[in-house]
Amino acid sequence: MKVVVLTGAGISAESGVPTFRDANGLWEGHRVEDVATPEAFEASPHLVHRFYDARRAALAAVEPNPAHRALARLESELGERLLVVTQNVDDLHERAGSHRVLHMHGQLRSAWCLACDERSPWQEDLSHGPACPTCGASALRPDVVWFGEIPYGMDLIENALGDADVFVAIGTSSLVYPAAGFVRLARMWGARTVEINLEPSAATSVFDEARHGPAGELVPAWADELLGAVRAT
Ligand code: BV8
Repeated sequence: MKVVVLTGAGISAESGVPTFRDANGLWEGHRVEDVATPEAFEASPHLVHRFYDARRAALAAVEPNPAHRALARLESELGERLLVVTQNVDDLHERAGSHRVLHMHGQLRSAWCLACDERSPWQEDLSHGPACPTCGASALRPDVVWFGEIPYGMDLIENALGDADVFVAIGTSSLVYPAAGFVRLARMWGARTVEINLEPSAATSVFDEARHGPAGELVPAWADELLGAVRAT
């Protein structure tokens, strides 16, 4: 039984990380889609750094919730048969104990040097133009995938979707591509598809099954059921 889990902002909502739909998708009055772009970084790097510095700093005040921990438990049983693909740039999956996590949209706690192309673990602000730990240049940008940029790990993700017996999407509105298209690929390649979300999403009708409610309650129950099925085979 091979399982691919796609997570979105909704899995971290109960930990206190605002979703993109919260605040009507606005940050300080800016549409997120307008701040999270290479064009915005070109035009006003300080504004964009402030956006990511604020979210990076906020990570210190949040903890994983039962949904993150249930996926870590699942990994401890399924091992290589489970892959978590997350759209989230927070590190709550890893802090819950998950190792097989692919951040397709990057991570807040990583900085990318535009001078030497190296990526470095990063905890602090970037707006003051700190030096790259590798080359010393002051050319660091947040290591996140902005709108119009190619997501990370697409080949690995498509291979995993091709092998999956089960595909589950947790806490995503299914509005941002290519992630929102994964359910169709998984179905096309024969996987059973399940949506776990607080409310119906833009792709609910595409899934074989939809469970609507808080991830903190539904994901542990779903994980226990899946482990029961795995142990029975
Ligand atoms: C690309 C990182 C080419 C930065 C992000 C096709 C059609 C239309 C448009 C496009 C298309 N293809 C490409 C586009 C353009 C664009 C796009 O999709 N635009 C949208 C706005 C229409 N896509 C791109 O630009 C992508 N790049 O396409 O390159 C390419 C493609 C394929 C292969 C090669 C090349 C790059 C997109 C990545 C942008 N970066 N994040 C940052 O974080 O600042 S996207 C960002 O927004 C997140 O990572 C995430 O992906 C998205 C937000 O969505 P969700 O995570 O789902 O969050 P949301 O708030 O929307 O929903 C939360 C859900 O949780 C809700 O449904 C809610 O009900 C639920 N919920 C709330 N609480 C709970 C809960 N559920 C359970 N329990 C709870 N307690």
